[in-house]
Amino acid sequence: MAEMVEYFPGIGKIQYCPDAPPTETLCFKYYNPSEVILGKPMSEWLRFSVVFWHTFRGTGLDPFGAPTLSRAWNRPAETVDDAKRRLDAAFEFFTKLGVQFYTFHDRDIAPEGASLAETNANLEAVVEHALELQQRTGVQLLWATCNLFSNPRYMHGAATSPLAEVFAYAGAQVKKGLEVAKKLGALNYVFWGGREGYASLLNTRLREELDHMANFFRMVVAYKKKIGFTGQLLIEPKPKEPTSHQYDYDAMTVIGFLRTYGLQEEFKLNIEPNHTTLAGHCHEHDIAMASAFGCLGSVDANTGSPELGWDTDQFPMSVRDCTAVMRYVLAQGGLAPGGLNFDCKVRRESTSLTDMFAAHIGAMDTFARGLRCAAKMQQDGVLDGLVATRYASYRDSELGRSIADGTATLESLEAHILKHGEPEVPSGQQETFELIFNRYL
Ligand code: XLS
Ligand code: NI
Ligand code: NI
Repeated sequence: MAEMVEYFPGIGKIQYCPDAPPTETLCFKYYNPSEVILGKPMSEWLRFSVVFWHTFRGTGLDPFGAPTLSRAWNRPAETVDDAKRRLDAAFEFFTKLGVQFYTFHDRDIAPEGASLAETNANLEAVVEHALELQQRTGVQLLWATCNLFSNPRYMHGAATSPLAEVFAYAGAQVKKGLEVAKKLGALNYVFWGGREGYASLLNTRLREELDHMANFFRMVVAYKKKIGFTGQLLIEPKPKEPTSHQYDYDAMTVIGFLRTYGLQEEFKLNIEPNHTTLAGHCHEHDIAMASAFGCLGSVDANTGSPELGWDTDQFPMSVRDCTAVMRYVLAQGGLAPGGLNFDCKVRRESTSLTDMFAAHIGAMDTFARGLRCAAKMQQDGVLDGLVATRYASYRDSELGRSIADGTATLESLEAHILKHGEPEVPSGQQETFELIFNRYL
């Protein structure tokens, strides 16, 4: 076995210290994993996960400047041994932070070779090491995914490429990806359609590309069943970036796609709030929409920057937003086998190793507060009660029940209005709802 190097010297296991002063940042003030809230420990409600790509491959590079983050595990050489060392650093971080899960793209954890066969061999060698580390630490793979967007071959898309050869390469890559996910006991498998969209409609056959994408997913389902991979398949919506239009625009669009192609039983959604805001919705909109349709599988727990407006992948630090998300998670009884995956990166000016901890601790504490606030809201039932009153006419009147159960007709509605006249329309009370919500924060 390779010699044990410590990548985060001087930092021990992060502890729950509710009485720590605000200046003590390497501890949790709110996240107490074993504390039971509404019948389940916090760790089970929250199921935190660290991403490998931003956190262990991120360099601080942006379109205007060179890398700023100098990390011992990001040495310029890119061999299988480097990749294994990088995993060692990651597992040291996971265990010191106390998260149960991690996620990766195939190309984050192992280098590409000169051919698919060589690339697969590299991946297999690194996956063996990942398995050992998982077994040694108990950290599990929340989900795996394939990077079908970085390599230039995917510049026109992968499953929606106009080139059959490229589609085939993506299929071959995902075949291996599913095998790796099975081997590592991944609880889920994610498809984020990196370049599955278009830059210009003038050169694009929308319908043909979407038909191909559906066929791709059918092949995935068939192979998943063939090899006995039992993880949940997830699609991650995003409206744009890098393409100007991405087919998996938002939750409702993906739900429509899945139902159009008869795939709705096989896939759920992985919702990323920064993508939701990029689509012009509020932070929790897609969480609410996916949950309402029984499709909320997992969350890429991040946030954007309202000043910038693109996918900045910041750590979620707003108690208001995390409370809003946790209300839906509580209402549906949890996220398992999904979790809260920090698809987040420290800003390029946050260059120290302790910033990596502060970022995750801050977000975990914010979600812990969100969970506590949402649990209190649910227990008191005040907001839920007000909402129930707002819709009571569909339960408490014969007219409402006939609409809800689908027995009403246009004729019966007309007869009702002719008999009873103009309806009484009460206030929506939005500000009252906001005021009450804030009282729980
Ligand atoms: C990019 C996506 C990506 C997926 C995994 O915007 O969030 O990181 O989560 O491919
Ligand atoms: Ni994501
Ligand atoms: Ni994203």
